[in-house]
Amino acid sequence: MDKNKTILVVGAGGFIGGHMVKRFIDNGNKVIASDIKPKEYWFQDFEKSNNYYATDMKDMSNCMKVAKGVDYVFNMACNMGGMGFIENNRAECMQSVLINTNLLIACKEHEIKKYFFSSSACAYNISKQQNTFIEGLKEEDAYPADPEDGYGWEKLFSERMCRHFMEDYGIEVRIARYHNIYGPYGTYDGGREKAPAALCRKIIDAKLNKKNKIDVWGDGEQTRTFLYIDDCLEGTLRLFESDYSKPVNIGSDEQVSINQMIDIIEDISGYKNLKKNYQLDKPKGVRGRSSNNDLIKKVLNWSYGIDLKNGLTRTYGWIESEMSRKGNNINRFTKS
Ligand code: GDC
Repeated sequence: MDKNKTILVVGAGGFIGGHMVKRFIDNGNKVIASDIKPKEYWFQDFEKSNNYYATDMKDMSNCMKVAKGVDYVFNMACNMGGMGFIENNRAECMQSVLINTNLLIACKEHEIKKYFFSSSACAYNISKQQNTFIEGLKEEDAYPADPEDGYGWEKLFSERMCRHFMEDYGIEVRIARYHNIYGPYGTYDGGREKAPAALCRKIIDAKLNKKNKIDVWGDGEQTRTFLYIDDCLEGTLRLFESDYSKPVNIGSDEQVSINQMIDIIEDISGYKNLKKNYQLDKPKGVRGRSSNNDLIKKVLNWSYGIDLKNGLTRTYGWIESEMSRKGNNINRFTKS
């Protein structure tokens, strides 16, 4: 990334956005950081960033104000979480369409030339994700459209809006479909956490409190591919610098069941053979999801580097230290 560029990161108080801001600051960029959350609840602190906005980008006038004078926009903002959140908050999730719409209009008005949109694997047609182990989803598998209800529809529609702003107004767009990104400074409690962080937390809690059982949503046979945050950032920045403007998967190809991931986390913890209380009435999402990474290898000549065991080891260590720092105090708005 050219360090002379001024970059607006929207969703800077969240997980991926927070890591992205840090990367840009370390690179020497001037960063404008914006999030709907008050600054004290942002997941990371950026003492060297000189421009913070705790503001709602669903409001057009805020987008116009915050985007003024920037070179690039990274839209990492949406109201989201793991299955526990998105299955139960579909209307909330869909309203993130306003953030993307307003930001694209602001880019057009301010003549900003380049825009990144963080889409999701939830944009894929659900009929292609009905079995436990599936072939990796290729980018074209998003159509015919039948994505995850609520959240997935918002992502697919917003991808499409990016495409038309590029075609009609010449704004360069880059679009990543993220496949379950995890790592330090992510949510691990409170209801929005995704499976890797939730299961690390449950196993740490069992170990600390000498429990012999953890709750698992579903039967544990459902599968996913998970990608560590550092690989997500690297893939995103390479995609942004490339000349490829259609949606691209950013994920791993290490497809595991939830039970297999639990085994890996138990190994990391050294606290093994926990009984599993399978909760079949909890949100489960699709039966199997996996990322096909042929396109990213082809257009970027790049592939992820951190395997699941390594990424989970780092994530587990961070969650464990957070839980001991907070005295095992569960609070989703506790500053990380
Ligand atoms: O929440 P998630 O990581 O989202 O769940 C993966 C699977 O793990 C689900 O089948 C869920 O039922 C199971 N699971 C088992 N126990 C638990 O304690 C637990 N907590 C959670 N959260 N899940 C558990 C996600 C979206 C994201 C994002 C990515 C993109 O869907 O929620 O917002 O867009 O996908 O890939 P997941 O993978 O279904």
